[in-house]
Amino acid sequence: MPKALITGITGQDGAYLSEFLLGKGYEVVGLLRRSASSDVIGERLRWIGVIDHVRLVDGDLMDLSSLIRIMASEKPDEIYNLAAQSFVATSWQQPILTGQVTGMGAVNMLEATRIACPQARFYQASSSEMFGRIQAARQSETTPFYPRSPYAAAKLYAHWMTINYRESFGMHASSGILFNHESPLRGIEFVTRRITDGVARIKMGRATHLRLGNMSAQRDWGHARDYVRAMWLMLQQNVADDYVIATGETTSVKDFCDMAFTAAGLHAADHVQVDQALLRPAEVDILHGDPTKAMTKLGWKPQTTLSGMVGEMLEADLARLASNAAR
Ligand code: NDP
Ligand code: GDR
Repeated sequence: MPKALITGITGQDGAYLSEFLLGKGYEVVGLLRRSASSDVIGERLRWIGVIDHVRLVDGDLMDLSSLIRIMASEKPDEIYNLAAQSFVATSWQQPILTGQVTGMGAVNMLEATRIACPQARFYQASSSEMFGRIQAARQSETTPFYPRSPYAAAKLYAHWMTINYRESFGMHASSGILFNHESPLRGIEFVTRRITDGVARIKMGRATHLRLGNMSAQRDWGHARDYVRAMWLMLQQNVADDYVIATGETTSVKDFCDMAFTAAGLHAADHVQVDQALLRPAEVDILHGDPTKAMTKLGWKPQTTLSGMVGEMLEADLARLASNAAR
């Protein structure tokens, strides 16, 4: 039975990747950082139904010795480094922590792998945010980067270090340059979930308005379930490489919002307020991915439509609210 180690297992992608790998017959081990709220920390793993099928081990991306110890004792075949301070807006408030966890944390993982299990295949969660102020209308693996936030700069460092370890030490280390991907398990602070949760609250009479920031930003939004499959496919290749994972469609926040309100039988114009406090110091105006390489070399293709995903997220938020389980 192959063994996978996932950092960031308690996050959105960690839950979907666990479900996917368990379905493939993997033993799944997850890195869990210590928390005083351990009763709620596995909420996503519980929601998706895998909490009793994964094994959680104590460690932190900031603590190299814990990572080396885990690598040495677990000897995983595949390592998925998903852990990060992943919220772009917070990265201006906590640039140093973001650099440490999102940037240096990845290097800690690469080092622990090199020291304790160098044969393992390594996946780094890179990001379309690295394209930032875009240098080409459609972004592919060859598009130059222009990071626009402390988060993006930290991810770019981790991205180049992954390539560096591949080229310097011959490690099977791949980077997935993933564009935004969402799901009912998306953190409530990200715009898509903020919208579907807000729409559900308005629909159920618990709120009247939804405050949002920049409505004209455009993103290439896919479903997390499709994107974790791409991560796995990358590690099944004989040669490690970097891949853009995207749908190839771009949509504005305003249009996403309209879709969600319409799906609930409501009108966005009656409920949405723009809040200047939610604008960012520097914005990534538009992202539009070109996933040709992943489609050709990995045989990967997204299976979920945007409207299907909006409907799924809205249904899940309505159900959460109905059961009073909403945060
Ligand atoms: P989440 O924010 O949902 O999850 C982040 C995970 O990282 C959580 O499990 C969190 O643990 C963990 N973590 C944070 N700090 C540490 C630390 N010091 N030590 C150990 N674990 C830590 O992110 P997503 O699932 O959405 O994304 C997964 C990865 O992919 C991230 O690296 C993100 O930056 C990247 N990415 C995401 C995209 C997206 O659209 N979702 C697109 C491109 C890249 P805890 O639960 O304890 O907080
Ligand atoms: P992003 O996702 O920054 O692209 O990073 P987010 O959903 O936070 O923002 C997307 C766009 O929506 C605009 N926006 C708002 N954003 C939030 N969060 N809240 C609002 O109320 C709001 N109103 C408008 C933002 O300004 C932005 O333009 C995500 C994360 O998952 C990263 O970890 C990942 O690397 C990238 O996607 C790809």
